[in-house]
Amino acid sequence: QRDEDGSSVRGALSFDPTPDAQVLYKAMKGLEYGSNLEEDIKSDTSGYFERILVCLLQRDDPRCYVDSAMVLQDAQALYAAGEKIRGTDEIQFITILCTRSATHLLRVFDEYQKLASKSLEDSIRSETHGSLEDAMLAIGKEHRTPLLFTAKLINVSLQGAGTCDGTLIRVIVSRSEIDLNLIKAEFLKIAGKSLSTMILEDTSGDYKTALLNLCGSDK
Ligand SMILES: [Ca+2]
Repeated sequence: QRDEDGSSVRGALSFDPTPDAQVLYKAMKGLEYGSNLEEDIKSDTSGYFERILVCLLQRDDPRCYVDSAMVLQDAQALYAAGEKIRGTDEIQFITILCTRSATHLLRVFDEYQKLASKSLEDSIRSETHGSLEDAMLAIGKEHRTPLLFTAKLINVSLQGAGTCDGTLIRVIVSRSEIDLNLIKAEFLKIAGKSLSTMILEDTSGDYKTALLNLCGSDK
């Protein structure tokens, strides 16, 4: 099982639509359909759902990019789109929550808390409803616990019938120079054994060696 056949789309341990959206995008942009997923989404969906999918597709770097100049501005825009007005500007919520990186959003959440004297989640609960509320809360939750989320993603990738190579490589390479040690600690808690032990057991050959090198030894 590999990413390319869509196996990373299974199981929703937590909500991270970006990799799935990208896999889907690659798959659908291909030969069979000969058309652009963004256009397909626009013609097949509508309203908030369309907006969420299109925004997620446009998100280039879902993890790391922080635009410092935009942090306060985003927090103010969210406040102005919800608490400050009668009714809610849902599109503004969707645009900010679905296009900014996780790291950027963590800083926006902090600024928002200072500005509004309540958490963004509380505002989402009072300003939005139904499936939009669920989607916005899930995105917020994922961003607040990125280490745990990533550890879960690795765990899911290592389990099951086969090892989900694409996801494993993507996650371990992308985090190896950032916060992989912290992720490894979360991993040990949820999996009950270390990441390097799991890699030793579930992978083989050069691939195993490469992952172990990136992952480092257990401390
Ligand atoms: Ca309001």
